Amino acid sequence: MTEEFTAAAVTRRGFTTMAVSALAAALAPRAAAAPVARRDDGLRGAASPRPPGVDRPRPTPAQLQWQRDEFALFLHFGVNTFTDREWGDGREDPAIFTPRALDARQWARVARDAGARALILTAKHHDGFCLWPTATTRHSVASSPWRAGRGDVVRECVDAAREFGLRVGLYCSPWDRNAPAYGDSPRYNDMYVAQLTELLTQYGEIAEVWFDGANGEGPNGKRQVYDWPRIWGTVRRLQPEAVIFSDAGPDVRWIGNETGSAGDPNWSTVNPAIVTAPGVDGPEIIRSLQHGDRDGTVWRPGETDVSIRPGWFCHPAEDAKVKSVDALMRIWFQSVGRNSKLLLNVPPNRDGLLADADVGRLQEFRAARDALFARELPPLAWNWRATAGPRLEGIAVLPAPASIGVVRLAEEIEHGQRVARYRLEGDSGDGLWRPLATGQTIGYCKLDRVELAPPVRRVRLVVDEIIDPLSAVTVRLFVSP
Ligand code: FUL
Repeated sequence: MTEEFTAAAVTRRGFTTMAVSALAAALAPRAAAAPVARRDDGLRGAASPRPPGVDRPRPTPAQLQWQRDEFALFLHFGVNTFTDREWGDGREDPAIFTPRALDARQWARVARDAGARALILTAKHHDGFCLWPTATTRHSVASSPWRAGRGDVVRECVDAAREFGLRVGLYCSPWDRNAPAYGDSPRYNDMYVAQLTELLTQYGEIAEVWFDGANGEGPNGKRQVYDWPRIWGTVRRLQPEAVIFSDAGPDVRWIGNETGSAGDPNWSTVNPAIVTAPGVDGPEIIRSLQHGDRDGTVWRPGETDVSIRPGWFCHPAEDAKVKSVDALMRIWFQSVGRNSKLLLNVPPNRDGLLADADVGRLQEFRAARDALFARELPPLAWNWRATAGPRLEGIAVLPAPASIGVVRLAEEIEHGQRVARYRLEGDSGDGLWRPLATGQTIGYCKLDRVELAPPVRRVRLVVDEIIDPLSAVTVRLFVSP
C-alpha cells in the first residue's frame, strides 16, 4: 500500500477545475416531461428559496426507480487491482491486467443474493485504463493478455447483471492520468465524450452514469476544464432514462463523505446554486451534500458510497479488514434509513472474483437484515387527522400488544418531501403516550430503532412540522427479533 492510499482515503477531491459558468446552458431539457415530475435541467441557474406550497420539487420516474432500488454494489476493478494501489498514475503496463478467473456472473449472483438491485462498474478509473476495447486509446483491455486481448469487462459485467435482473451503472473517471490530451481541454473533452458515447451506445440500457469528483493534474501540470454541459448532455441524448450522479447531480448527488453516512436530516431537494460542478469543496458545499436543502428548488437525492474494505480496490492485505456485519448494519440505517441509497463497494480481486471474505460478509449482512425485518406487523388501520398548526396526527391500534424493534416511515415522495419533524409514541394500555422514536424529515424511507420499549397496544405518529400539506405517512412496524 502506498502513501497515496491514505491521501485518497482522506479526501477524494485533490484539485478541481470546472466550467461552472457554462452550466447555465447545461442540458437539453428532456423531451417528454415525466407526468409527475420535473427534472433539474440546469437551466434555472441560481435559485431563491421556494415559497411554501409553490411548485414543490418531485422526482422523475428515473429518480424514483433509482431510489426504490435502495441498494447497489459498486465494483472497483482495473490496473490498481494488480499494482495494489488506490490511484494509478497512468503509466501502468496493460500487460499486468491478468484476471485469470474473471467471472462477472459471480459478481452479479453475489449482488443479487445480497439484496442489491444494481451494479456500478469502474469502466475507467483515474489511471485511464479502459475495461472495454475502446477506439479512443490503446490503454485498455485490448492491449492486455486477458482473453488474448479480445476481452471486454464492461460487456461481461453488463450481460451478467441483466441475467441476474440487476440494473447497470458505469463509472468513467473524468480525471485521466494516462491520456496525453488531458489538460488540453477541448481535445480531452472530445476524447471523454467519445468514451462516454461508446459506453452509452454499445451496452444497452444504462441506469446510472457516475461522475467522480476527484481530479488532478494533467501532463506538465496542466489543468483540465471540463465541458460539463456537453458531457451531461451526451448522457441525456444517448440514455435519456439514466440518472446522472455527481456532486452537482444533476439527478443524484454525492452524499458528501465516503464513510457511509447520510446527513440527518437528509432532504432530497437542494438549492442548485450551492454545488455547481463536481469536485468543488467547502463547508457550505459539504453541508448541502450531506443534508440537502429543505427549501431547495430541485429534486436531487443523495447517494451514499462506501467501501466494504478500507480501500476502494481489492488489496489482499486487507482481506481481514472487511467491515463487520454490525458496521454494515449501522451503514444501512445511516444511508437507506436516512432517505438515501446505499452504494456499497465490493471490489473484485486479482482473480477477477469477489473474495471469499467479502462474499461471506455480504451473506451475513443479508441474513442480519432479513432477521431484523422478519416480523412485520400486519398493516394497521390508521386514523389520521389534521391538528392545530401545520400538523398531522395518526393513531392505530395493534391487534395484540407488541414490542416494536424498528420503525420504517415513508412519505409519498412522488408528491415531494414534506415532513420536517415527527415523533412516534406508544401506549402500553394505561392511556399514556411514551416516546418510541423522533426525527426530522422522512422522505422515501426513514428507519428508526426503538430501544427497550415495553409492549404497546396503540401507536401514534405526530408530525409536528410540515412544509406542505400532507394527509398521511406510511408506518411499518417490525417486532423485535
Ligand atoms: C473517489 C476516487 O478518487 C476513489 O478512488 C473512488 O473511486 C471513489 C468512489 O471516488 O473520488
